[in-house]
Amino acid sequence: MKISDDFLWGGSIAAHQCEGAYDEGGKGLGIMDLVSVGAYGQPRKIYSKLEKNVLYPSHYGIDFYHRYKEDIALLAEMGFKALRISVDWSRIYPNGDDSNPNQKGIEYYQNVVKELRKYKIEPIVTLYHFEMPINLVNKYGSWTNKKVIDFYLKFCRTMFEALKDTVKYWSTFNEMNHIDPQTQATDIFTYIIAGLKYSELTDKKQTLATIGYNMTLASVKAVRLGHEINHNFKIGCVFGIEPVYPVNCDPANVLKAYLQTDRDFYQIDAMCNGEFPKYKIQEYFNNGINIKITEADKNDFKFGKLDYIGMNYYASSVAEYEGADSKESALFGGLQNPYLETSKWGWTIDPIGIRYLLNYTYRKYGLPIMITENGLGAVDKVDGNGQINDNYRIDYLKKHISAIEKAIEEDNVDCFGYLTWAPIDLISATTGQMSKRYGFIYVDQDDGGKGTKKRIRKESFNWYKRVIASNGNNLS
Ligand code: BGP
Repeated sequence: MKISDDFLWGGSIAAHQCEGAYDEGGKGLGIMDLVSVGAYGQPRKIYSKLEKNVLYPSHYGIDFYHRYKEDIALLAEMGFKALRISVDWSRIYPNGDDSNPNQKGIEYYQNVVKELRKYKIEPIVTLYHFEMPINLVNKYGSWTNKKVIDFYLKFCRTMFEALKDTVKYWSTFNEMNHIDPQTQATDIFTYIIAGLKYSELTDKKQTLATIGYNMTLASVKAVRLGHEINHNFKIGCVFGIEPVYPVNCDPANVLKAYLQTDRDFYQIDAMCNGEFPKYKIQEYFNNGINIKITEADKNDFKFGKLDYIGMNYYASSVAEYEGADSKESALFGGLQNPYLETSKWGWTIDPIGIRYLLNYTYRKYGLPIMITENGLGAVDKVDGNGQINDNYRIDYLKKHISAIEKAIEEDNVDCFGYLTWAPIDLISATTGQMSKRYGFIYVDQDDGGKGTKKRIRKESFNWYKRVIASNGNNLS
């Protein structure tokens, strides 16, 4: 296969990490509006209500809410073909259960999409990227409650109808797959996905399974709804997947690594194969977890299949084996891979992993895949001439793009887009830091939210512009 002429080169951003303006335009309080800045190696703190003298990065983001025109113009200058944005649910339904949507919120996203279209940039809209009105957590218990599915669908309907003629590509959720009773969870991970702290869950396994099931059901229902509103919509869901490698060729470890990689795929199975997987229901049953699948649910799984798969890829990991020494553990669990370097934040740099994952996923489902996130979080320095030489980022992206091209051209994987995280520096989701930068565009702001917010083109800006102009032929 060849890379198509309309391959979607671009980037991804998320509302709570870039917009700021957390109390403007009728927006309600969202779950991420209650999370403070973390530091290197220290988690972000989660508050149950707003406190004075605490810095909440989502409150200011990078001020994309007010500067989106300037920022989109810069992306257009790079020749962007696509930008993935997210709609903050709490801008549209400030409390989640409001009877009517907030018109100002709808208009804001209509304007952003209009601005993208002005430059022929394809908007890709994620409907849930860690942005839930906090009221739905406090009043209904978040995704543990099926009522929240109805509120989510009401929100989806509002956005599908508001952007019916201007948006073709949608994603129902971002990275819901990190929730599973088998996975070692942390407070920040369960919180960003569902607004609930892992340590405070009473029946942890049952609750995680319920959340995972209800979100999966919400996704298939949203796909059905979207197709009813406009049958030309292409609706996907975005997953954050790490290939897990065996620590050696001991078959026991190979099997362990396979099962660990596959653990994150049960929701993709449910969204692509027309039914919630039987092996998962049996696994729940064996662990004393009870999930009730109604006849109506079954119908939704049957008719709510995805049009494409969105894949966020950053790193690979190595399976833990029985008796592994905890000192050997990498930052996010698993073992260090001696063949790979890591970023300052401990994420492995593994371009072959993206080719592996594309093959693995494509051969499982045969659906088109869009790489919806990929990038390197690094500390960038402005030199004496006001320039930012981020050659390490160019090197990272070059190797990953080259691996994707091999997956398309040599392995015949149908991959139709590559979106970097994030084309412009913004707030890190896991740490809340500004200093963990991913962009082609530097934003003058520090971890304390101080700075001019001036946008500066980095070295990688011109590099990515050349990549896009040559449709991926010129990576130098
Ligand atoms: C993904 C999220 C993004 C983004 C990215 C990088 O999992 O979808 O929202 O933040 O990870 O992570 P971080 O910002 O923590 O470096």
